[in-house]
Amino acid sequence: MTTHLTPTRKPARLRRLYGKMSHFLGRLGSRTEIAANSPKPTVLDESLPGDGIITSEPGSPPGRPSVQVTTIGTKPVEPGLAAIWGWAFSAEEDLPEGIVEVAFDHEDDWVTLTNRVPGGGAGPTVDPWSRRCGFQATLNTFLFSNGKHLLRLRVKTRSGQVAASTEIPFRVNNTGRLAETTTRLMKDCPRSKRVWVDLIDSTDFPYDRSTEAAWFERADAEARIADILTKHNLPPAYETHLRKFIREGYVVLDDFIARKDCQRINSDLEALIANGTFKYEFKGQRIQHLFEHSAATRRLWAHPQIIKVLSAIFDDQAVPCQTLNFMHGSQQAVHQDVIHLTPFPQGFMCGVWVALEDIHPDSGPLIVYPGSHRLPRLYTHTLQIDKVREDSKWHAFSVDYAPKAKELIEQSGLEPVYYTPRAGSVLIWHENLAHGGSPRKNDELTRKSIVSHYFARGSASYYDSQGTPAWTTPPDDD
Ligand SMILES: O=C(O)CCC(=O)C(=O)O
Ligand SMILES: [Fe+2]
Repeated sequence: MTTHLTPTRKPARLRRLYGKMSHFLGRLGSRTEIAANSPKPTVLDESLPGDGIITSEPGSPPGRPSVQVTTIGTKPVEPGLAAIWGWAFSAEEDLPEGIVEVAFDHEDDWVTLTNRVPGGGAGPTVDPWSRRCGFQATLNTFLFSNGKHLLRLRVKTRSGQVAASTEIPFRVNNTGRLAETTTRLMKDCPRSKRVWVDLIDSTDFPYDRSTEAAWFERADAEARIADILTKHNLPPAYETHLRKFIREGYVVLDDFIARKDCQRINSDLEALIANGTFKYEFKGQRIQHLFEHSAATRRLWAHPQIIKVLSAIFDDQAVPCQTLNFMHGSQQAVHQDVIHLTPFPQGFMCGVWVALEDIHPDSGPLIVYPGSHRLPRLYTHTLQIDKVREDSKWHAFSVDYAPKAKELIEQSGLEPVYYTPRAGSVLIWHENLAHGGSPRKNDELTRKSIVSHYFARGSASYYDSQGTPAWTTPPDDD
């Protein structure tokens, strides 16, 4: 089965959204700087568009107090956590903290949102109406009934008067096995909240209800393999793969992608670096979101067979996040991705690493620790470490996190495997599998590879290290 994911309508729209969402995404997101310095006020499209995205085109700052929402989620008809991101405009010198409030449907419970970009803004100072502050919040759609709802926003002045308001329809569709399980667990949890005004944390989710983990986490997992293969129409050879995933926390699909497709991705990336679309500044740098610019990369990112294997692992539809390309070994410290890409319930995120050339043992290969997926999951809360609220804080995060992950692995006595596959081989790892980039013994060698991460549709997905909702794009959204 092949799908042709031609970059017609979607990439332009995605580029716009990713740009606007860049400060949400931090390490995982686009580096396009729009948030703080270039006002992109929008004119709200109040209708519920057929493609499900509520967004609008940049306009000029309004000459009156107003509140504008750039986006709510990626696709309101998808289950999950939806990002609300926008700007409030006011004539006041310093925008009062909590200038924006949110309420739902016809209720009168107004929740104050936190200012993200302090008053002032970058607009012409002669125009008092260009004073603005950004706000962001996360909607927990699991606590809303399926169907149509209203998001209501209002802007208040320092004296507490409502200066402007707006209403945005959104539709909730938490249907399907996993979405229904997540909904039930969220509804049963007294800590659950409908809207996060600040950072999302693992303690906001009832992880203690471990009976609801993914099938491969359970004691009888191996006995379920046959059913999973039948249900997801996978050939018998996948029995060994799924068994390896259960026991060791990863699967290798050798020579899965044609060499010419790998070369196409490499040549697209080289051309995009040469024409300045991407800057390659240091060896080991990750290049984000190549799929937005390269049709070959997009085909891999949304590869039907990879999605199919992941959907069998999740026993629900897999949806991709970003792409990260490496030209050289990352030398990244050993870590478990679950602190960065975090699903609730547990088990519903996987990483996919594809070799884009034959990997040389001296190029700084990926290392994985078979069996480490069974170690405890480390969240920011478990480790009592700070979340990353701006890009400059990633170093501090690593200083806090890396030694703890290292200690966990060392104490486990598990041994690493150096992964030196042929071009086109695909490695799928469990969200908690410890892995990293080994040192580059020969700095001249390249190590061309691409990583994408996938969540299960119907899980609540967020970035624990940043406290923000995860950004996924259903491939059928093309
Ligand atoms: O490719 C590597 O060296 C590590 C990449 C990685 O850890 C990730 O993308 O999650
Ligand atoms: Fe990773």
